[in-house]
Amino acid sequence: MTILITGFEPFGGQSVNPSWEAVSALPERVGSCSLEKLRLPVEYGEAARRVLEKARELSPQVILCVGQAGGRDAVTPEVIGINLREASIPDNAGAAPAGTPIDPHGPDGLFSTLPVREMVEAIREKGIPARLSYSAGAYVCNDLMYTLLNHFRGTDTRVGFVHVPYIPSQGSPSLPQAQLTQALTAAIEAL
Ligand code: PCA
Repeated sequence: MTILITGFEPFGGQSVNPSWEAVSALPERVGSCSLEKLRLPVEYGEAARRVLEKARELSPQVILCVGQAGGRDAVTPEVIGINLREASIPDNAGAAPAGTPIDPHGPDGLFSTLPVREMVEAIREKGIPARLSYSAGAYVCNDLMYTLLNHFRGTDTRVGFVHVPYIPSQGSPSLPQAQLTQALTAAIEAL
């Protein structure tokens, strides 16, 4: 099984993004899964375009996207993506949409097609805090999750998103990068 796994570049004045720190430290394989890693820009629309381009090349069975959620104290698989763009700060290209749909013809919300509850269980079994999240926000992470779920609706390609807390150098609450990487490994093992 090929898994396309993505993390983001830094944004919002930070010098690191724990999502890419955690993803880039993953091994090339987890069990029988081969991992293809991709670092994404924090830009509405463009992040999803990059993933779709890579997915055309690789035909992955699973696309697992990871992003930073400052303020959270646990690893949080996202349950749902919503059809809304609402930026609290401009993205890295300066875009700040306010209350616009991602796809004017798309459904209001789309559920993750990954086994989010099993992923939470598997992460907790490693002793790392994890819980479901029922909102990925309305910034670039939600944009990516919703756009991919919408694109792969009705296909065999499974899509999901996991938000991770800060790493200690960014402030508190935080989890060490090694634990974030372990959590992603556990999530992959639960697929
Ligand atoms: N977190 C932001 C975008 C990039 C990231 O890592 C978000 O939650 O939307």
